[in-house]
Amino acid sequence: MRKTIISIGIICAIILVAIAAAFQSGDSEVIEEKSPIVIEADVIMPTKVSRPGCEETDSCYVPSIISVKEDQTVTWSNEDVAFHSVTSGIYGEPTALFDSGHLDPEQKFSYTFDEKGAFDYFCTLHPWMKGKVIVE
Ligand SMILES: [Cu+2]
Repeated sequence: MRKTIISIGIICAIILVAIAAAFQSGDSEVIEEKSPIVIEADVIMPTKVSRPGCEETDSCYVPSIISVKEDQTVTWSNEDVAFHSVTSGIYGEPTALFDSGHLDPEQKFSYTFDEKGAFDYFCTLHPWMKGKVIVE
């Protein structure tokens, strides 16, 4: 009789340990949270490009040259603390293709390229800031 009670006790203990293990493994599962929608920028205007110097390392727009496919949208993000623009053409000779106007810090600008070619762009406020989009 005593042996039977001890046996039942051991079996119960094993079951409890198994249940505890099952609960623990459940707790350790990674709960997937829905992340907010983030528009990723293709080209970044980094900090300090409002002063000359970035043109020496081709880093006024990063990357300064980007290749995309026809009908692809390019998004620029102003990550500087100063205003900048993304204006098609070259300084002093803008073209009518696109112009972001003055972009506030943290502001983004997007343009969809629907024809093939190489498109220069620049910043109307900082003549040394130059970039190019190649549409293939
Ligand atoms: Cu600028």
